[in-house]
Amino acid sequence: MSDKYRIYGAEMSPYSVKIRSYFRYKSIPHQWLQRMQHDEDFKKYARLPIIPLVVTPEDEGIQDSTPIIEKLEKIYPDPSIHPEDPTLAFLSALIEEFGDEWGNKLLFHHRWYSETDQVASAHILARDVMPDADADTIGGLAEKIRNRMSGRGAFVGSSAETAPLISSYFDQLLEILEPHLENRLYLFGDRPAFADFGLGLQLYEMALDPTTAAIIRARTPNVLKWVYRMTEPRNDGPFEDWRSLQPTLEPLLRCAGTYFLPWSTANAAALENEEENFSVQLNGDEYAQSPQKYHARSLGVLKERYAAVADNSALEQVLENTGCLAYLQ
Ligand SMILES: N[C@@H](CCC(=O)N[C@@H](CS)C(=O)NCC(=O)O)C(=O)O
Repeated sequence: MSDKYRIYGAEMSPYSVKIRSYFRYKSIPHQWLQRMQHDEDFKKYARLPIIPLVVTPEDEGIQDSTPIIEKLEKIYPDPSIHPEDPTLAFLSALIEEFGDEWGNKLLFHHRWYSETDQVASAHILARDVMPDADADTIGGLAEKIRNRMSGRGAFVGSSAETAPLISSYFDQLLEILEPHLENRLYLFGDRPAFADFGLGLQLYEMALDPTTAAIIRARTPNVLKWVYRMTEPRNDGPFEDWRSLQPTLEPLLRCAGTYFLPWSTANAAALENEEENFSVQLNGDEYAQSPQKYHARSLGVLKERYAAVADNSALEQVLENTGCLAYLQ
């Protein structure tokens, strides 16, 4: 037993750095441990072979970044990451889910698609696992990582056919976020919300990978500042209200209603029907991939979250206006 939480993770894992940012925001005493360098401990506590793994001071292992945050939020409620207004609290949870699932597709595709990104990412990952190894050892490990990961793009729908579409989703997301972050520090005001942890840290990873970093750094300085801010987030002011957020936040919700929610809904239906592949029209373009298991579960959780607050006409109106409502009922 230790008096600190332990986070087993990796610098290149968006969900791991998301959790680390949350611990930093709440000033929760913790220790950051590179998962591969603590394999025995990791296996002792992890139920699933995924990171991050958090081990509590009571020696309990917990996984999956969204429930980890929800559990800790009950123990460390101040400052809350949920706006008091239930409409904003749900929208923040929706964007958190959008970040975790859709943001990750944008990250994973670009990280492992082009040769430059594959080679750079594999070397950085190898160096994270073996910081003191010589260049030959790193080169050998990087080659293995590259072979393994470059074959895995299909898991998130990355293919020659979807590549231009996924890149256009990335470009559109940046164009939406840049003006929203012009005059505020975080997505819902001057303190971080659940949404910032889900989306901000996926984009932080993209701000480190060659192709996406070049685009973010060249085109969207407000996004770049925000993602770095999200590595050490602070409570620098209140959450805003919907009126002040609406002009530039609505496009982000519309993006979720145009791409992420129809895709996630089609994915869940394909899993239910045991289809090997599915295709869905996203804003007039056909997008095809094989279904992803995990997403159906998290879409279900989001719908349950909506069902619990569905008697809220202000929220219903926002979701209707942004094309999200039909996918949540
Ligand atoms: N939904 C999970 C996703 C975690 C996840 O996919 N982690 C990746 C790394 S970013 C992982 O561990 N993949 C398996 C592997 O690397 O072997 C969460 O939010 O924590």
